[in-house]
Amino acid sequence: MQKDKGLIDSEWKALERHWQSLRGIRMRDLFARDPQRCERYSLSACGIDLDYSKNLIDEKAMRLLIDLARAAELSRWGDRLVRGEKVNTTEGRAVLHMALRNLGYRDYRHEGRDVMPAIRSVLSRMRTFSEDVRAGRWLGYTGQPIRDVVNIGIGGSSLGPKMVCEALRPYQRDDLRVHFVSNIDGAHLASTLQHLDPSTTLFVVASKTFTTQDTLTNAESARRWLLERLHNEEAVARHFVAVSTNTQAVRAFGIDAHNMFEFWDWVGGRYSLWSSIGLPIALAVGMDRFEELLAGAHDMDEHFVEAPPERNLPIVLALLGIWYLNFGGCDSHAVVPYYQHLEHLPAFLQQLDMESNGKRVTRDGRPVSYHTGPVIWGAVGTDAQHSFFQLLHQGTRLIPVDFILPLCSHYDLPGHHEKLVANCFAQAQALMRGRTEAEARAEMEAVGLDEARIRALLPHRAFPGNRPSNLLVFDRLTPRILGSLIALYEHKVFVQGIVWGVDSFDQWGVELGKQLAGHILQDFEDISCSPGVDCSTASLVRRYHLAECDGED
Ligand code: G6Q
Repeated sequence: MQKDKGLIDSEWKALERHWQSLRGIRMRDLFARDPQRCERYSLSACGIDLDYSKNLIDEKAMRLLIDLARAAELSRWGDRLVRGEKVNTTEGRAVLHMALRNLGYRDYRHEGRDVMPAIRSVLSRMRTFSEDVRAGRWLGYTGQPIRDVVNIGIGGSSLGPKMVCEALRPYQRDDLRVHFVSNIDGAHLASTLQHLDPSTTLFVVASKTFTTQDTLTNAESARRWLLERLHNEEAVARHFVAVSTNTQAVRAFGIDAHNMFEFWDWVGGRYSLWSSIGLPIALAVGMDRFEELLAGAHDMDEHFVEAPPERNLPIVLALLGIWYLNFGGCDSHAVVPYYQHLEHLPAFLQQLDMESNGKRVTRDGRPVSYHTGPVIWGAVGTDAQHSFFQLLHQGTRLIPVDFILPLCSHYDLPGHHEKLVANCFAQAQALMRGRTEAEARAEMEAVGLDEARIRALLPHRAFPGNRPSNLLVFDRLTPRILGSLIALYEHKVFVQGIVWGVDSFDQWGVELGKQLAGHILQDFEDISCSPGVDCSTASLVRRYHLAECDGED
């Protein structure tokens, strides 16, 4: 029954009709009519509370959405995932990131083999190494302890650990700083190394394939920087470790296999922070806390696998996203964490979601006739309130928002946190309520504006509200809660991919970019481009050759 669209027509059509039938509803009225609405549309799991009452939904909408998920055979696909089947069909790979945080000892197998012994062995090596570095037992070439760790990696080999390290900043020590260099733009590496001392710096070269141009270029420059200062090849072994699935390429780069932390091709890049790609996290906050992060993700895995769809956080979030994207015509989705240390979360989720579900054909290669992955974007509150929130409140597009808020702060500056929380709640409320003409008029009358001015201003100052949002709250952003939060979004993306019938685990678009950059680089050798190159690219290559880069600023 997985048809043409990858979806079941009757469920789809019922949802289209239902969206139309709800077009006139106003959330204000729904709240006024139903004092239980918040309770009815709230869920809790793994220490995270989701209030999704401020959405353009009723019970029928949720029921129809769940029917859609069932019709897309969500539970069968979930089983296939857990059983280690090759659900990444275009790459012929299993998708077993849940095994990496499998503290409950579920049975995870790859091609019939238990994957847990290898996972535990790498975790144990990560523990030994990170404890040695943190305790000052791992010494640099000149005999000094490590003070700065530089992770060199990009995409999935950077965004996850970078986001987590920043999110867990309150758990970090001042005497061991972790930096992330991803961009091939020399500005990134040069400005990072500018203030570092090679004798106390450790580089973690993180690349699943160990072939990524950006990472290898940065790693080679980092090695040159080190050797120009420490003057001995032997220093490399004390200052470089690698995280990869490609032992041969790591060796060819000059990093000893003893200094390599392995992971496996059944871990997708954007799902890899739970593997040895998380080494910078272990270095930053310690292995115990890294394992708490894994435990939190495992909590959410268990919830996802066990809870019925209507009580299942990832499924409910996924279905709400589908509701707005496919039936409400909303093509973007904003993520606004009210926590400064979650500043990299929107970028992480952007990759997770847009790389996973930015697909135009179904698993069996047929073009889809509906939209898939939304544009994910966002920034931290309260900053975001003073930039793009105007468009959320009064722009012409309907953009659902996820607000993410810790209720307790790690910092005790008087007055700050309660104002942060009040702002977050107020924004969600304002998006939902808007301001009626009567309210706007009353405000203007109260400050003594005359009737002509009131009439002129009314269309600007009154606005309909009815803009949806989810509120995700928890007590404090601990490693465990963060693990659950990330896994929540991973499963949300999985559920949406299943409903849309796409392969959420490949990324051929990314691969094409990698390939073409290599070709263009070859064209730089010669002013006349390879035959068949379009005239725009050829002209840009010529312009590049003519650029005057040697002059003064
Ligand atoms: C993630 C993608 C992509 C990848 C980077 C880095 O799912 O595949 O973002 O992580 O291109 O690749 P390497 O880790 O192989 O260097």
